Amino acid sequence: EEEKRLSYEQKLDICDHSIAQKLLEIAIEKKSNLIVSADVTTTQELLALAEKVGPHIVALKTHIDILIDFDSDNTILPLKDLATKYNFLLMEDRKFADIGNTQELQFAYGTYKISNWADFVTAQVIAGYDSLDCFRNVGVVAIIGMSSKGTLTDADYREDATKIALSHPNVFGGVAQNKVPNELLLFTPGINLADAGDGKGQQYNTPEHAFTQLETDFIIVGRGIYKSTDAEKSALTYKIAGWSAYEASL
Ligand code: 5FU
Repeated sequence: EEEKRLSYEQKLDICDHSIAQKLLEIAIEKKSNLIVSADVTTTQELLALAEKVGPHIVALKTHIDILIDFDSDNTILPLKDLATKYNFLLMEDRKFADIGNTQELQFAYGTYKISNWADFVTAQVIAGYDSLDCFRNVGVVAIIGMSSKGTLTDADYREDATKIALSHPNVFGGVAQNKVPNELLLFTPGINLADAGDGKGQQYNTPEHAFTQLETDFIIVGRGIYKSTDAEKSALTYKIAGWSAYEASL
């Protein structure tokens, strides 16, 4: 008999990292496995989007370096307030990819001071196990496999990346387009209900695919929501699609 995927309640028992616990608790409370990717370029758009989608998401994913007007007082303080108001976490999709010492500097210094505000960050594992030691006070989601056409994250790479993700105490999850071991939370971007791709290498699947085929835990949706005419309504549509697909996969 084929083993069933684990529920969020079951994952609470085996995913000990404090950020994993928070994400799972929010998912259960909000009946949502949706993460919105807020790939907008002004603080005003970022805050307006967070206000609209906040009630429906477990986390807001940022690429903070694409903002043209980043300011820690005007961008991060109100964003943090919205995260508290609507109970979601902040995921900075920085995809760190350097030696530990450089990542430590990129994480805590520079314009964005990511360590001051992000609940969790993404990191490549290309530089090896020790490179992840610097992310002490956050959670790390390791990039195990990418969604884009022609990615170099083949099966051998993913196997080695998964070993690092499983063994490093700062890592509680992985970004991938394949199954990962139950001890990790799986995050799947490249989700869109209307499009198959973007003409720039992105490849899309449906929430149903992500939950049934990949047994994912969280879907990440960018343009499917922030480019739509009604982001609030679209977020609700993806939230319901994600939760139904999760329930059907149990
Ligand atoms: F690691 C990855 C990946 O493999 N694919 C991705 O698309 C990350 N992403 C991110 O998810 C990407 O940087 C975007 O921020 C987001 C997808 O946005 P979309 O508008 O839904 O295509």
